[in-house]
Amino acid sequence: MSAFPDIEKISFEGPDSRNPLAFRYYDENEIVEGRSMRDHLRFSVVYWHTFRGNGADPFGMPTLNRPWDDGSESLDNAKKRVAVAFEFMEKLGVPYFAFHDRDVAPEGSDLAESHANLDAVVEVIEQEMQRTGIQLLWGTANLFSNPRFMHGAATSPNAEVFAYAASQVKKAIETTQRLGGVNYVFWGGREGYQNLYNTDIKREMDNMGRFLNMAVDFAKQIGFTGQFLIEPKPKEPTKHQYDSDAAACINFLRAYGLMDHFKLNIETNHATLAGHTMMHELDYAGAQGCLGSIDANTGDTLLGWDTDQFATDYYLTAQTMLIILKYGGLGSGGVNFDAKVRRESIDPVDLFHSHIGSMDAFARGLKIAAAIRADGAIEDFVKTRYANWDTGLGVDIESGKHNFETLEKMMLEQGDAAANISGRQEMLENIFNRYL
Ligand code: XLS
Ligand code: NI
Ligand code: NI
Repeated sequence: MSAFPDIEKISFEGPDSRNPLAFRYYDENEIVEGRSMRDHLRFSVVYWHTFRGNGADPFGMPTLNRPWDDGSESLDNAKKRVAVAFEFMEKLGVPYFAFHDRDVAPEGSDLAESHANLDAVVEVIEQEMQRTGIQLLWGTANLFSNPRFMHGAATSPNAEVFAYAASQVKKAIETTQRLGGVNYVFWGGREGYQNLYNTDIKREMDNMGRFLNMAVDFAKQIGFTGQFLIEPKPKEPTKHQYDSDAAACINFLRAYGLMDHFKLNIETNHATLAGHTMMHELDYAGAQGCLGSIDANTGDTLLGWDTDQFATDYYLTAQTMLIILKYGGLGSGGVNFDAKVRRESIDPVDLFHSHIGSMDAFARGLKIAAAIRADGAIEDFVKTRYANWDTGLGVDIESGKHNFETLEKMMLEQGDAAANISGRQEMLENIFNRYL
């Protein structure tokens, strides 16, 4: 039985289409910079918001109409949901999806039962993946909903919670491997603190480093070849999350010897909460060789929280794609819609409108970014801006031929540095706008 009987497979109709259930920019076969849009964008639907979100918020009860879901935590309901999820993703035409262990299967009365529930639902997922060809972008473990994780998981003061979390992640990595997942994500759900009077930061960070090293060892042991990703977020649910932004994560990875095994999954709304732009987070990660994947969403500038809205702003998507192209693409990563429909958007069809709109916005952003790169004016400007590092003194400094004494000697003889040139910010912003 179909959950979306009135909706056909969404097709590309071009920019002039007035059909709200068609793509205007996302033509999966269109070639941009020598690669299809499908391969550039590698769109992914998330199980948690899209199939487990019910519209509840801290002030009110569920609102969303989901006729296929009886609202129970039964295995039967969980299995039925899988069929709906794959019908949705097939009609939308996305190549990937992502999930937490507890999104797809109910938690049991003990760990063994939780493992068994997961296995039972994963069997259905496996069949649906085979039927549709849809692949797993990443798996992850929910180490934050259950009360046992109230003080954190790998950073819990309770060693048995650390052990439980390790067992859950072990199973989630095995499950991701079973489904051929190309990445595995660690978002530090409650890895942080609410209050420093009760917190031993050093111990918690060391334990988190130990936990992730155990994950690396386990992946090696079972031959899991997917890319490990850390997802930065500065706050929510804790007041301070240890993985607060790209720079903090990279420092953590270096400190605990994990740089060769991890990249970052950068989420737009998390960048905003950290007081950065998405462009900043992507460029910072890329510059350190850590750009892995993105969680595509957006916040609301008037609401200071992780509202996880679907991104439709061309500036945002164009800037995002510009940086992704700059670093040669997302590799095994993708554009993962960690986004949810508003609680007032109650119909199943709203799931289509939200994803279609954001897929189009990213397709358009990709084309804008490619046009800006083809123009070359911004890139050329940056080259020229640093040109004096490519000759004479710049080369000598960069190749280690100078020290403070030699530099002082030179400046004492010369008296002052050469004059600066304009940064031309406004001109560059105007060039960007030419392609919007
Ligand atoms: C929460 C995170 C979460 C991760 C997966 O804010 O974005 O959804 O992506 O655990
Ligand atoms: Ni996310
Ligand atoms: Ni988030």
